[in-house]
Amino acid sequence: MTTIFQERKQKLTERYEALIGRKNEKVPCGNGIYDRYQYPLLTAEHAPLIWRYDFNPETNPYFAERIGVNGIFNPGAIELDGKFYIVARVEGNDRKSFFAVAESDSGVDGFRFWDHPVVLPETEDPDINVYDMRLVKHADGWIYGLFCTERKDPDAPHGDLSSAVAQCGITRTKDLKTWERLADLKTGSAQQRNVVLHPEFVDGKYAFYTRPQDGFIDAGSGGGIGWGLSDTIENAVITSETIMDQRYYHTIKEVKNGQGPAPIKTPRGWLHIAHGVRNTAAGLRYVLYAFLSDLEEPNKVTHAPGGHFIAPDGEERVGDVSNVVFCNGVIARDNGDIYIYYASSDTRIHVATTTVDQMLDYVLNTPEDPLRSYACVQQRIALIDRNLQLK
Ligand code: M1P
Repeated sequence: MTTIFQERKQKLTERYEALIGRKNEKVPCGNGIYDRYQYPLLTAEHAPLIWRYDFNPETNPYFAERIGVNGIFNPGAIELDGKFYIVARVEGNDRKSFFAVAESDSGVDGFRFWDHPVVLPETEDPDINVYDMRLVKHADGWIYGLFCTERKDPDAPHGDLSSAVAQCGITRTKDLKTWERLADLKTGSAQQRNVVLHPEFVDGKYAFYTRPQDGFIDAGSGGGIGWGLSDTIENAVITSETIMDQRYYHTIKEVKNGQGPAPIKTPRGWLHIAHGVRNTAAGLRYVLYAFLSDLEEPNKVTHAPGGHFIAPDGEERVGDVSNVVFCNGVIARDNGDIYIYYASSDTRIHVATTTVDQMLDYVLNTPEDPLRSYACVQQRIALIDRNLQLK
């Protein structure tokens, strides 16, 4: 006689394997800049069953879920020996996030998690929550993972159990299996999130994109994406932080912005993907934008297309934190293909594919935000008039 345990285990295993094996298709007729795909790459349902269920019929007769997974999002990404790896933010039902590696041969489907999540060593001041790892193959030979480490605000008034302090944690690895923890980045800012290591040395130093902010949520006087250098990575300290990509009134990045993954080196400059946040009556709206910076001076923005590059679309609009797309992982292959790994609404992971040529075409030929409605109309009329001549 089949037990409930056997029946459920078999059904759930079959369903899981079907999900992992599902082929992903390009959504037809993209915008010429990138292609979206039909299915998310990773969702809470992609968490292996051995992470969630107790496989012992003696202790789990109903094959019930024991330690649930709430969401899988905001992934770092890297290509190693021709394989695609995602280091995902996995959030348990208990709200704590951790990192886990999933691998795929195609980069657009078939992502399967390794059996064990990443064991990230703690510092003397243990992290309460860790998330949003940016993976960088650095010129020094290490693969670095910079992530947000969050701890309770020691100065929070009695009874305030929400105030937190965010800072940049640093870890490094050679194989994504063994991770060495370094000291957290030190800067003059009360809080830091979205810190990213530049892949090359600049003036012989480690270079960081930062996001100084006054409060845990609010950027406050933190004016945008920052930039700073450190002599060492083992005890990284930024003494001078300057803003390289500032926020602007009534734009997609009026409230805050943050560097996405490490920028991609192209013949025309460093290609950046970042997120911008604006306010709405329904809460904050997160979109992605792109810009180019100078090859010699990566903190000097040379081309800044106006508006968003990827915005939440369809089912991407809804999730635990709705109206959000967020990107901290990209893979640029030697053949010029680019895989942009982004998450929607703090819930699931998607991919968009493009090429270096398409992205350069986008950043070099898309006009800047003229910042006023009248000027936007002039900009559009100029396009229309040029097109009318060509019709
Ligand atoms: O909830 C949306 C995002 O909010 C934060 O990003 P930022 O610091 O730019 O506001 C992060 O917590 C991020 O993980 C999250 O996706």
